[in-house]
Amino acid sequence: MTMPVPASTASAPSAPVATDHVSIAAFAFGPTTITVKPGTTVTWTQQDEDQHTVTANDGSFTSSPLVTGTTYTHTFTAPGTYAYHCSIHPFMHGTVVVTNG
Ligand SMILES: [Cu+2]
Repeated sequence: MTMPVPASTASAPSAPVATDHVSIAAFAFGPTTITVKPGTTVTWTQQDEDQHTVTANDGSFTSSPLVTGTTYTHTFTAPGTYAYHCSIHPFMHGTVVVTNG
């Protein structure tokens, strides 16, 4: 006899979070996916010992290598989905979703 597994127990680690602040820690962007309104300036705070960048997959924006305790900001004006990564550690991924307002 097996017990049914409720669908609600499925984890959703990339559930979008409405925030304009992203931390960079333990080789990960957190929250991984955020939602903002057009015109929002998003701030990334670098908390790792290793340097990281915030680099758009399409090259539309990028930070320089960020050392511990520094921040990077980018203002998103147009609605859309902006995937980014760390150019030093390409396995680090994040997404900014700019809503229609
Ligand atoms: Cu990195």
